[in-house]
Amino acid sequence: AAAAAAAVEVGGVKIARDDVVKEDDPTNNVPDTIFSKIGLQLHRRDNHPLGILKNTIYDYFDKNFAGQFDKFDDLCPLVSVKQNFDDVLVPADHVSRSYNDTYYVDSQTVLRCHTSAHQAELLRDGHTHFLVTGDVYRRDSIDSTHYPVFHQMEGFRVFSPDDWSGSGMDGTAYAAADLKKTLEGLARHLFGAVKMRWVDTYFPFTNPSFELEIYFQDDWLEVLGCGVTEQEILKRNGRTDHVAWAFGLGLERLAMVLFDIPDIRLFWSNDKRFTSQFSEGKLGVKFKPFSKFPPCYKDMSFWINDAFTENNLCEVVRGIAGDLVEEV
Ligand code: FA5
Ligand code: MG
Repeated sequence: AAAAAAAVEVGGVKIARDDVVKEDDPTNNVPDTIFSKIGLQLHRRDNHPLGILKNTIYDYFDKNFAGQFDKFDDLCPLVSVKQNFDDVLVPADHVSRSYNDTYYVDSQTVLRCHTSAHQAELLRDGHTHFLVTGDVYRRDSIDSTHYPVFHQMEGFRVFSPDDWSGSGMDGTAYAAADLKKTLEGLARHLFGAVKMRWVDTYFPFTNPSFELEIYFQDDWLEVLGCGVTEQEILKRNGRTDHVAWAFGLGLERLAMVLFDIPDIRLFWSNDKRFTSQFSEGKLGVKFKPFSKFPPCYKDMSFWINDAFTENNLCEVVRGIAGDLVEEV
C-alpha cells in the first residue's frame, strides 16, 4: 500500500489512518489510495481549477442573491449512514447503499457519496439558502470522466408561501421554474453561450428531478442533478408548508468543459506543468496538454467467482496501477 500519512484534519476533525482503513474488518472497504485523498480539499485551493470554479460560482450567487447564500466548504466527509442515505430518503434496499458502490468506514459510517448528506442538518440549523462544497467518494467505473473521489457543490433554497402566492403557480411549479432559471443563469455565467439540455430523471430526495447536460468533446456530458425537494425532508427538519429546490453539481465535470481538461485524473496532479497553468480568478484558461506518450492497450484474463463485481475489478486495477490506467 502507498505510504499514507497517519492522520489528517478536516473541518477541525482529526481523522487517523487506522480509524478509516481497516484491512481485516469486513464492514470496512476503504483502501489507502482513498484515505490518501482525504483532507487534500482541492476545492479550497484558489489557484486550482476546482477552487477557481468554486469561487466563480460563489460570485454568481453573491451577485444574484445579495449574499443570501450561506457557504460551507470544510464539512467533514466522514458522515453517518443516516446523514448520507436515510435523511435524504434513500430506500433501505437502494443500490447506492451497497459495499459495491459506497466506501464504508464501519457499518454506520461512510465517506459521503454526495454533498446532499448535509441537507438535513443545515435545514435543522435554520439555513434557508446554502451552498455546500466538498470532496465526495464513490466506488465507480474507470474512465476519463469518473474518479472515485470527486467534488460536488450542493445548492439549496427554501421558499415560503409568500414567495409563490402571487405567481399563479403552485409552490412546486414555482420552485422548479426558479431552479431552472437559476441554473441556466449559472451556466451562462460560466460558459457564455453553450449547448445544454434538460433531461428528466429520478432522485429519492427530489420530485420532479432533472439533470443538466452540456455538449463537450462531441458528446452530452451530465454536469448536475437537481429538483424540487421532497416535502418529507422539509417537514422532518422544521420547514412544514415550505417548498425548496436543490442541486448537486460535479465540479470536475464543469471544470473539464471550462478549462478543456481532457481527463479527470489531471485534477490530482502535482506536476508543475499542470498546476502552473491555472491562477486565481482566471476562468476558462485553456489547458495545454503536456504528455506526448501514446496510450498502450493490454488484454488480460481473469478467473472470477460469484462474488465478482465490476467495481471490485476496477479497484484492484486502481490499487496496483494507480492513475496509469486510463480506462478499463
Ligand atoms: C447526486 O449526487 C445528487 N445528490 C445530486 C442532487 C442534489 C440531485 C440535490 C437533486 C438535488 P449524481 O449521482 O447524479 O447525483 O451526481 C451529481 C453529479 O456529480 C453528476 O451530474 C456528475 O457531474 C458528478 N459525478 C457523479 N459521479 C461522478 C464521478 N464518479 N466522477 C466525477 N463526477 C461525478
Ligand atoms: Mg447522475
